Amino acid sequence: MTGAAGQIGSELVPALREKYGVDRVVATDIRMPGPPTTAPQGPFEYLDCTRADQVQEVVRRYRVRAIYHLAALLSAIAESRPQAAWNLNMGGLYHVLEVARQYRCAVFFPSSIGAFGPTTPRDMAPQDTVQRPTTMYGVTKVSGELICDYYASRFGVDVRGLRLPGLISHVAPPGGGTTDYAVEIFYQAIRYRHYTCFLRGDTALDMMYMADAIRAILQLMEADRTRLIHHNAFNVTAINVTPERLATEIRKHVPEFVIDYEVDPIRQAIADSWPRSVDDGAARAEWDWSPAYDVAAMTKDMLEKLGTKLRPAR
Ligand code: AKB
Repeated sequence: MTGAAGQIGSELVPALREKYGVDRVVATDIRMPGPPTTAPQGPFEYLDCTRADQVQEVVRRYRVRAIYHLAALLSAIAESRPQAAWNLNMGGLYHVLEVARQYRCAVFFPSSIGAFGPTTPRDMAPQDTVQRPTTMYGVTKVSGELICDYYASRFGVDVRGLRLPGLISHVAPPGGGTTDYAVEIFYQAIRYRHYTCFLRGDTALDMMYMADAIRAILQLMEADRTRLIHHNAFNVTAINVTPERLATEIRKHVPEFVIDYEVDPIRQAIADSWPRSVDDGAARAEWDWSPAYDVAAMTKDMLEKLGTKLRPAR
């Protein structure tokens, strides 16, 4: 796995190790992993995925069968560093696909609702639709989807992927995304009973609790190939919220919680260029996708888990 120390990797590594065995999952990143958790530790390698030789070396040495390629810059940070975003998001993916072609590995590629743009239908964005994103992140995600499709059809690489919505997790924070507010709001609610949101209160976007995202990835990678019509870039969703709605849900548990707004024009413009919701019918039909957490269940679990984590040690 590349980008193993990031928001998804921090939970996908332990999930894969539990399923396939601790020593059978090689975590890689340019950052060292966080402090050991209760999960058993396994192999870790420093790997910069913009270096083809490093990707090849790890795949060869560990006889890798599947690459979960998570290393990428998220939407807001990509907008502030577009050249670096192109270099990492596209360069890294290209090296991963090339090595997968040569060593016959399967590949998982996380695309995003950011692969859509202002001309995509804004509500229930279809699986197959107009994709003309206006952000560098979106450009790299839609280009990533296309090059994955190319390697699948031209070279027979088994590439599978999801268009993930904003991910909400109590384990590792996201970094530099537009949907990050939906994680920050929980930390601030517990610590200060107050959150200043960088998106407008009525900004609707799709979200998903990390437990569902991990299950979706495992399920897609194990899905019967003969049932897959799309194989890559599946729309998936679980929760549709605005900051206002999320604050209302949090207030059911933290009645004194207050939200106010200081809109960041850059992140607001990114959010406004994305669909308000997506249609995940293809994922449901082709590999039985179904989320377990709605906004109420996710909010309750987040507050419980984060409450324990952030409680000051005595
Ligand atoms: C971001 O906000 O950049 C990501 C995403 C929706 O892809 N969370």
